Amino acid sequence: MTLTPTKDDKFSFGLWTIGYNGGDPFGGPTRPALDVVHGVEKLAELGAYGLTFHDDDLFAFGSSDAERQTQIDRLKGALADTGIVVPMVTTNLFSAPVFKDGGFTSNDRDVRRFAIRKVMRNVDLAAELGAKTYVMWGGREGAEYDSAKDIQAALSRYREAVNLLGDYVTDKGYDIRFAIEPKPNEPRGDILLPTLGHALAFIETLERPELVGLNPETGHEQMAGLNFTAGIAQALYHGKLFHIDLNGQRGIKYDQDLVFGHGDLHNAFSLVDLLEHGAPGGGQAYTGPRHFDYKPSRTEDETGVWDSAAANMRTYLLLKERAQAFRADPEVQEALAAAKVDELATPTLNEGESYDDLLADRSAFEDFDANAYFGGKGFGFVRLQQLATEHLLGARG
Ligand code: ASC
Ligand code: MN
Ligand code: MN
Ligand code: MN
Repeated sequence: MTLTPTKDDKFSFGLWTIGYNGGDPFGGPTRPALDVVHGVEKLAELGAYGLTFHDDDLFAFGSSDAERQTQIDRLKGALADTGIVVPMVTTNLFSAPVFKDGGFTSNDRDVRRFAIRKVMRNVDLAAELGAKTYVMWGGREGAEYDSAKDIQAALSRYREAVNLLGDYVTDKGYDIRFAIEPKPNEPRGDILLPTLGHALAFIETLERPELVGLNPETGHEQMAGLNFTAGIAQALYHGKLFHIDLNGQRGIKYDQDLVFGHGDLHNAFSLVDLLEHGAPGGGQAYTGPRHFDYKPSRTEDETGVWDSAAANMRTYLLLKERAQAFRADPEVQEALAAAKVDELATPTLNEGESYDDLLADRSAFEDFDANAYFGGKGFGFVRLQQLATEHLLGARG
């Protein structure tokens, strides 16, 4: 298998990722601004297939209509020249001072109306560029102080905004679905819809739940101490993995946005295995863009930016190759069988069996010797994990 990315791998990058200039809360930029045309050309050169952006990444907040259109036209020219596509677009409802208490859920009603209009305008642009997914990361939708935010009212306003946007794309006939991106905190002390589980529950309260899914980010779930692969599996189970933000994070701390794999590498391995192969029990795989939402560290110069962009894709492909070797290894297959991983896909009751039948089955309870059955016998999960580790380290085939 080749480790050179091609458009078939569907790797995409946020304009804000390669364009990150190194500014952080403690220091200013360490790199000059990136021009969008140069960014698209470099991504094409490196083998990516897609570019994503927030409105304000492409044209600064407050741009005149003419300035905005100039940037859109420059982007379109670069897309036409390179074949790069725009699979996803999103809105910046977090940088401008007006959004300091949120967009859809600001306590200030005028801000909420402005936020929805800002999204509608950019949804039109997304549709024009052929994007199929519209991400909603509500970074400022939250609070620092419990008495400052009526959380139930805020969720009602969130729902109102998403319902309205669902009506809008439906009435316009746009082929666009929304993907909510959860994050537990930062920049707010606490953010609404902090994990993918919270977001899944919220989606079911919407008027058009079928139009709304998830855009989970590796580091965001890991900031909450959660297992990203397990969360992605649940998102797939609900048919809600509309998009994904891949990156690296080392533990429960600030949002590091490291290169994919430069965090919990074991979890990155199991994630790529899941995305590429689906679950052993026949659960779905993921066919959408492999989107990187990382930040080239502020220690790097422009060469480091492109090296880090390439590193995301190469690490993904290396993990894909390792996951294929893991699945093909006869000893792994034997260990999976011994661990009964496949047996979990067998329904617990026989077809047509009722609880009366189960009650009548003496072998299930009265004659089941629970102590003898499991007295000395283990599942061998550790052996299986060690086999995964050895494949990950390149120590086996
Ligand atoms: C997004 C997204 C994030 C944030 C962040 C902005 O749209 O997916 O995680 O914005 O990258 O800095
Ligand atoms: Mn992040
Ligand atoms: Mn993200
Ligand atoms: Mn982010």
